[in-house]
Amino acid sequence: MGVNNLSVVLKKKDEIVLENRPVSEPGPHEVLIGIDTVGICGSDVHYWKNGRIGNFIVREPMVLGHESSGTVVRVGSKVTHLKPGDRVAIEPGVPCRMCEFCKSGRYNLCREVKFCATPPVDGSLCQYYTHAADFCFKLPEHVSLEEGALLEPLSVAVHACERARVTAGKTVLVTGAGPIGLCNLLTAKALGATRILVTDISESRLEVAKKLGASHVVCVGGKDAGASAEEIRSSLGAPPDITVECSGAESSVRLAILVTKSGGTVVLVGMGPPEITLPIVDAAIREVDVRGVFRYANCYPTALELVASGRVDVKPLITHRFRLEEAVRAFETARSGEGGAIKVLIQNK
Ligand code: NAD
Ligand code: 572
Ligand code: ZN
Repeated sequence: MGVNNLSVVLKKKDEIVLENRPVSEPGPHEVLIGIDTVGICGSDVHYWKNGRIGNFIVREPMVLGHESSGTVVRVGSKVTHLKPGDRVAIEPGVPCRMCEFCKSGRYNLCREVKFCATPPVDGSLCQYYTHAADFCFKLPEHVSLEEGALLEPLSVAVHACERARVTAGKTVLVTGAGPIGLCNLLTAKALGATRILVTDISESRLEVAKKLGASHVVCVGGKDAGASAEEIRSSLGAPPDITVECSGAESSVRLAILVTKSGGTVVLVGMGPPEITLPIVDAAIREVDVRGVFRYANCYPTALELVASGRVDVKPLITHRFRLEEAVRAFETARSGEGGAIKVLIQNK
């Protein structure tokens, strides 16, 4: 198909350009997808502004984007479950399929995973993208391609709520009301959590959390952990059974441990500084389980079911839409949060 594939390329820190790249032919087990919608994730913005996240360093130009959906254009010779014209959500991380983690179903822990827009792997913010067919999920007619792109952050939340064992009747604290915290709010609610308190340091983000169904919100800006914990307990009338930490802020991780009920669970979704000081003895003596969360495994089908069934509505997270040619403006919007930006989409039109 030649070099006819406009792509959003991070050349190096601070430099995003639009570049025509070749269209790659699908291998036997792959599909070629005409990309429709790509959500901008905080990690795309972080690579753009910092050139790295931890040990993942942008050393070569890299196509951005990992929250994508599109329409199948061509299928490899061995693909049977998809056909040209099918609309799909793309799960962006393809693992090795061989290691003990892959074989046991925890493929998110695979050391050899190729994850879109995690250096050195190119992402899917382009016009045509080739991907493993079994990591593409056909969307029912009534699920839009925008919703398909949002299945990526929703899958992070599905995995987090599974790790936290959120079930009917639980009281849940979600710390941080960015796209990930809000997806966790929606998922916890769909799983039957009855009381969900959301914290943030931004009043406007807490307004969104309220609109999306948080039963309580607490603005923690400028408060110490003791004061925030007391406000959370008195709002809920009891400590939360479960805390889903979605900010990465050290003070918030500390608060998560301190405020969670004895015998409860804290899951760490937010990624902040690699080393922080925590009240770990408090966690130990009150048997508060602290569990990690790394992306997701086998969560796309659940995320899709939640959306298709109407139990989760991700559409209110979408605040901005841009065309591929306006990618730099889209990234500026996502970075600054101007206009109350939550989820900024880039679309091929
Ligand atoms: P975001 O930056 O949009 O949201 C973070 C929110 O936390 C913001 O609204 C911010 O105001 C709020 N915040 C800051 N300090 C706070 C505090 N002390 N208490 C409460 N809230 C506070 O980011 P996002 O896209 O929603 O992602 C959230 C986090 O999840 C990021 O750290 C991201 O790297 C991480 N993440 C982790 C995984 C994983 O696999 N573990 C996957 C996706 C995202
Ligand atoms: O949607 C996947 C995703 N994962 C994020 C952040 C945003 N989006 N994570 C936080 C950063 N880590 S990482 O291990 N890394 C850069 C590979 O530090 C991955 C998970
Ligand atoms: Zn992401």
